Amino acid sequence: MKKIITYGSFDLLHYGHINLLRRAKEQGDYLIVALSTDEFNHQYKDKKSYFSYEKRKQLLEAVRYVDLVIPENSWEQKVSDIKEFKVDKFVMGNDWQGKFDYLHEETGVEVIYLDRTPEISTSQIKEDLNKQLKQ
Ligand code: C2G
Repeated sequence: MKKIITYGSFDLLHYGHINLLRRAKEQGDYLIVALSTDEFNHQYKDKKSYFSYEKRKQLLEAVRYVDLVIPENSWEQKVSDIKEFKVDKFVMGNDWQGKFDYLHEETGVEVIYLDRTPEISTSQIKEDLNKQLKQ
């Protein structure tokens, strides 16, 4: 069984995230999503999610491509996650191009960057909604 892992906040889940999850799952048979906790978002990504971790987890678990959701509490956990779950492929959107190549050296995992879906992002959604509210 080919196991894939990917990481993210997945706040205000949108079709860009779904495109990523679908293509990540196409890389194998079992997709693990390491979901940024609220604390991790706040402390290390300077992000405040609209939805709490529990709500974002609930949404992801309803996505047909996702097999398991685990918490992402730190930048450093990727190596131990990959070893613990015997992951074959590490997949991220290409806004992270090159940032995680070290994982191949450290664990042998295949590192794959997939094109982001253009024109949609969580911050874009928030911006558009703010504009609409001001009209
Ligand atoms: N994504 C995408 N297309 C978009 C928006 C996002 O392909 N239009 C991808 C991102 O490239 C990422 C995943 O969807 O692979 C999740 O996006 P975010 O929640 O924004 O992830 P991020 O905050 O970058 O967290 O340790 C890694 C971090 O947790 C990644």
